[in-house]
Amino acid sequence: MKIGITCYPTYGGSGAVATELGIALAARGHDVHFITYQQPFRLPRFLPRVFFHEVAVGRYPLFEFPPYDLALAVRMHEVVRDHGLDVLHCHYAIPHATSAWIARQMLHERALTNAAHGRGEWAGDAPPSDVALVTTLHGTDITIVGQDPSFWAITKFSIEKSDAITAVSHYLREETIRSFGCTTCEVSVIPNFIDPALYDRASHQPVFAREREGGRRILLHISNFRPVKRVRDIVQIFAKVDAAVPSTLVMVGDGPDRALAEEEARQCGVADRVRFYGKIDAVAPLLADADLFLLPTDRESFGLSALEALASGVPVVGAAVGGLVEVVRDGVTGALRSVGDIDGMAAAAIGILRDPARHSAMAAAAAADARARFSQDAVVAEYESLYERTIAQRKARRAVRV
Ligand code: GMT
Repeated sequence: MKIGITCYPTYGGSGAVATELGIALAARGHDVHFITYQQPFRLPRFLPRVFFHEVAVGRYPLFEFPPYDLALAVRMHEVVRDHGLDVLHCHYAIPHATSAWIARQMLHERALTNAAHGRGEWAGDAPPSDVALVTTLHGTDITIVGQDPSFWAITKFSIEKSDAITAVSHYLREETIRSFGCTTCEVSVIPNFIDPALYDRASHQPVFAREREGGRRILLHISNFRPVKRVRDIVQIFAKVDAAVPSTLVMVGDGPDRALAEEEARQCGVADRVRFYGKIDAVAPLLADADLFLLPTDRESFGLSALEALASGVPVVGAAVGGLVEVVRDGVTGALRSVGDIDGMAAAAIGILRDPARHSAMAAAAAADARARFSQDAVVAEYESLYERTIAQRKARRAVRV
């Protein structure tokens, strides 16, 4: 198949999932075309069968808000037309699914105009007069952004115009149906996934020798430091854990609330035990040398970073919210408490760290469970068969109309 993928290329779970999916699809023999405004952060510079098409947004003094969604639609239309794509897969509904729908309308108009003038529209063998649209909902496109009155109607429209919709958890599927009342659309659940070989703890060298000095344990958090991540809670939980079990908190990523986390570390008197390493693309070696992962988030449709931690044999302590409860098995692969229950999460973390046998059992269960339920091969095969079904259904429907 020839597959176009659009995602947010910046540091975040949806871009990571979209990129890993594209790389895995190319390894299975498909041509994969990324259409984004910059190289996705997890995409290597060169891979066979992987292409990158940058979306350039024209600037003009009149534009206080340059219309990225239109520039994206134009680029999608060009790439589908020039490379004969079979499917456009949009990650995060806004504005990607809307732009994809516009791009497809442009293809249809072009085909009609050419037919009216008796011209073949395409010199190659496969006239690209149509393309299947698949949209993957990742989280805040449904739970926050899509619910904003200025975006609700276009989000609903774009979801309903997609040929196939996937959500990364059952929680997100239910939220989508509840919030948008999509009675005509089916939402399939296809979860985030991990490459078991990449997150094999034994295959990485220790990286936190300095942070472990004096027998300290390593607590890790990775995110884009947005308000939903509750970075103050992370630091407060850490401060309580550190008082009972000497530890270092490693904070990976960056974003609007980083300064809040730094301030909280100063206020809690733990600033010298909290390390901010900024955005690191390859997190597997860091996870492989961690003891616990913290995710006391406000909402989470899945929690890719938690899954990557589990796969690396790192128990997760976090909030019992959204799709995170589908990923972390409370009491087996980690501990989940109510949002804001800092004492509860700290107590759970201390309990795990103080009991080496329990920690080892949880670590082993975490690595095994992540592999059993979220391995790359099985999940990528689900996307592949979804594309095949969707393309076939679309062709059949259009053939009936002709
Ligand atoms: O929806 C978002 O907040 C953005 C997105 C991202 O790009 O990081 O995160 C979401 O998508 C991830 C990949 O599917 C999920 O693992 C995250 O749980 C989800 N974030 C939230 O729901 C807050």
